[in-house]
Amino acid sequence: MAEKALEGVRILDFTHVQSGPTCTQLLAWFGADVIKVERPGAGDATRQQLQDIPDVDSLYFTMLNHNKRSITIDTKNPKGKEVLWRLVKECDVLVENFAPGALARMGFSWEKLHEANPKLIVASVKGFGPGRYQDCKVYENVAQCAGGSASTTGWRDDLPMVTGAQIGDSGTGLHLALGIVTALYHRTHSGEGQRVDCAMQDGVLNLCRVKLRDQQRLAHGPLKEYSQFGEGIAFGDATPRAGNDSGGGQPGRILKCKGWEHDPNAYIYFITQAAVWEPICDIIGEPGWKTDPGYATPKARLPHLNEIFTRIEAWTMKHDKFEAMDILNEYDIPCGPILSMKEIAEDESLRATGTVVEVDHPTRGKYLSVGNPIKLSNSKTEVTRSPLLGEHTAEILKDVLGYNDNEVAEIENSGAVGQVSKLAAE
Ligand code: CAO
Repeated sequence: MAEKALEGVRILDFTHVQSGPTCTQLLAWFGADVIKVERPGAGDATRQQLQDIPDVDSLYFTMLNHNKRSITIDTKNPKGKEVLWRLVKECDVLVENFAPGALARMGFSWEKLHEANPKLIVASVKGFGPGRYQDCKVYENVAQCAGGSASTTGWRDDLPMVTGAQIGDSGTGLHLALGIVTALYHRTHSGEGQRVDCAMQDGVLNLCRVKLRDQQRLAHGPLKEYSQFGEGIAFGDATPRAGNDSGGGQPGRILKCKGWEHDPNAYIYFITQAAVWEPICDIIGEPGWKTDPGYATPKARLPHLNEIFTRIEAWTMKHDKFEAMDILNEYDIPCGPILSMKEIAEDESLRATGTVVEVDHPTRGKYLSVGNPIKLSNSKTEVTRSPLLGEHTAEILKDVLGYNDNEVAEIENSGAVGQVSKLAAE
């Protein structure tokens, strides 16, 4: 196996919950040595959140912390601080997503870190960038609401809606990971570390770019691809919620398939791409729409989208979603089945590519996880289980920092690293 892409990069991982851990997990998958620092006795709060098995690290934690090592250090204990400063000097990147100001309150301000190790890259996730909310603590849905996602998701006449995709946390983790590798690349010729800051609001807004596009288009008339236009409902002064309308130039909707009455996922996403309009007309039994001036061009179709999709749905309802896929794919009609998590978990292709992986864990047993969705041909990802709390404390003290057995015992007795878990010590 070739060397991993980030082999030799050492990350001091001060992250917790979801946004930061997704970032450092990606770096670990690419081969970085990720040393996760956790509070003695407690660790990352997610270890104990949403637990499905008593006293076993939750899936929330295990699925976000693969391929990392865990060291417990009390960052407020003087000996703990001494160990941390040694680690700061040994690492290439420090990643954190504490509440605003917490890292500096611990004594690790950017200025001090930069002075101690000028090559260190310091990467942070916060809820907001500088401005009126800069001091706020933020979780996923707050970022979705403040980043423009909630106001543009859901149905026009209903509440703003959050989405199941964790665009605030995992989305920002992805942005941060790109910032870190960019800074690492820059360091190869500048020789200097720098700060990488990602605000969750900004990350969500970046993913809602098309909605800010529509906001500006509104000044020049109604958004004709929105169902609202076909329904004759006037637009207000802000991008509206658009249900399941496609956000692009090719109109699309979610349509019922056979079995929808009892299966909540018997639906297909159907896109009326202009290039395949003629086969669509033939398949749904409306060959006249190929030449009828009211339907023949994309522009002419815009006021009739509801009628068109109702007609297409009359066809999709005669087929289950997989049958419909088979028929439509023969004509290159872009469509997709609504897959349940159960179907995804059982999908053989996703297993074959390592996007869905089975992992073994000493206290939990086997569980499924999402592997690395980014595939590098010369740096294949092998997903290994998340660490137990403090599992690698002694190993890191000795191998990374060069402490001898007596010094490790002294650090342990000082209370700086807490008790290592019984299983971890075995
Ligand atoms: N040893 C000793 N103390 C430690 C420690 C350790 N190893 N690790 C953390 N702490 C302390 C911190 O120093 C902080 O103490 P002070 O408040 O006295 O400075 C304290 O633990 C709590 O840290 P926190 O404020 O970050 O944690 P919280 O649970 O109160 O808030 C969160 C969690 C996520 C809301 C907040 O960290 C945050 O806003 N982060 C930035 C945005 C973010 O990433 N949100 C996404 C989270 S996933 O949905």
